[in-house]
Amino acid sequence: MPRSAIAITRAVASSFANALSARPPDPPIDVGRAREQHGAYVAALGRLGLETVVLDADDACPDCCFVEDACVVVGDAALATRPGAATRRAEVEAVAAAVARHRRVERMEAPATLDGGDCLLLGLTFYVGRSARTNDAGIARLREVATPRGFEVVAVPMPPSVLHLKTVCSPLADDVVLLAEGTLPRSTFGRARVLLVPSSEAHAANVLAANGGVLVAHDAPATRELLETYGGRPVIPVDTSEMRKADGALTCLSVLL
Ligand code: CIR
Repeated sequence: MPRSAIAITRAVASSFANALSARPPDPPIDVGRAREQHGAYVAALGRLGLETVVLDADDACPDCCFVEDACVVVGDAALATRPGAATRRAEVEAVAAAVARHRRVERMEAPATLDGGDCLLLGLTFYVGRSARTNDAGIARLREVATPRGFEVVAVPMPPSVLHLKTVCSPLADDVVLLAEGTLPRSTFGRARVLLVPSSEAHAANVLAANGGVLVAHDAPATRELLETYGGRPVIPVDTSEMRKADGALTCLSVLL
């Protein structure tokens, strides 16, 4: 994986308790606690050697801390998305403007929809979940931006019960992917090595790997052990349990450049 220098993040909105979630969280989201957890996440990004930008929250956009969905980095460019959830589309401009300081930003028009959480890059291959949020036109637009830059785009049909592709998997290296057991077939990722996370810790299959280190859910001891056995990298536990109540995980909270 190429080294990343900068992480774009966005503060937690005071309306975060109204964020989208498949099931109403019980207990409800605690916004104060979510903000503390976000601060710890930003500090953990610093431990990975990333200079972290924290954009102001937009209280009109309860989900705005989940910046990953708004922009996909594609080599020397980035694709500003059109999120599948209409209530999230107003999040895109602020993220795109921050990314535009570092990358040429390409755009996506209706009827295309795509969420960054559906895009998983392994080496030069983007695996893209065709989900309730990402449609064929969105995948085709990513392909238009990615192909001339040397990337391949492979669509992955998603079961309706899974929000995004990266809800159940994430890249650990250019040819290694972490996958929650019992979700997608191992063959989804071609020849990549697949490390299986036990289904009891399925949420921990979403890790953030960068610059030789990896952030992992704080409450997933088996996954931590798996990562520690896999390589000598620093494994940093991070608690984002309030974001999980809104179906968000570790990668969702940043865009790495
Ligand atoms: C949503 O439903 O869109 C947000 N509540 C959660 C988005 C999480 N983002 C991600 O997995 N990339």
